Amino acid sequence: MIRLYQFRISPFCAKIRKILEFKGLEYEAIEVDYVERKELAIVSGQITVPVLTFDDGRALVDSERIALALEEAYPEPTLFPPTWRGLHLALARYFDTELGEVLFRAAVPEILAYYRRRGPDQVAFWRLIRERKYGTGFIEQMIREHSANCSRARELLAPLDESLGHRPFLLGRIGYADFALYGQLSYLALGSHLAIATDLPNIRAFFERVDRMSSALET
Ligand SMILES: N[C@@H](CCC(=O)N[C@@H](CS)C(=O)NCC(=O)O)C(=O)O
Repeated sequence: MIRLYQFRISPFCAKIRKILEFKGLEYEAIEVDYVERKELAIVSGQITVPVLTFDDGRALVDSERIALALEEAYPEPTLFPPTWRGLHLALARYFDTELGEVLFRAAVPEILAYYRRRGPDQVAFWRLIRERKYGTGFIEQMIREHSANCSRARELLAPLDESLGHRPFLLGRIGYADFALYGQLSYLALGSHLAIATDLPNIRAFFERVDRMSSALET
């Protein structure tokens, strides 16, 4: 049995869930409590997600390493259409870092609301971790700058929207970069819809296409 330790709203976890579904692999998703991570630390020796574990006790950390290991163990259907591997990896690394950072900033109010609903300990711990990384007052600053953050996100998404107007997936056939983009976009879908993508119809259609994909494969 494959187990995925996740925060449900993590973009890196969303990427791995979709890849597991794409490859038709059964897995158990274990939702890690944001505050209490003892089991995660025991199985993986660290406290970030995603982590994938196997029955033989192996634990994989980091979404790219997990994706590459899954590709090696279960090559079909492939994440890397022939000759396109390099571009898929390069694009996905950009999505996971620069693009992800910008989308995260735009999503801060929704993420804050999500942790508030889960309780005061969750939101306090989330705030602590984020402010340790970005500095005191970061959350309030992101709320104040929300509209500018959404504009910046739209700016980075616009060329992808243009490209996705010509083909269903970024490089023609579906591949690793599509799952990475889907994962990062999932931050923006924390409300019930892709809030900032109203004027990016192809991004929205792409997100819904990948979102529906596993059920489409079953029919
Ligand atoms: N490069 C890693 C990044 C993983 C990552 O940043 N995970 C976040 C969740 S989105 C995490 O666990 N952060 C720890 C925390 O928020 O305390 C990957 O691709 O898996």
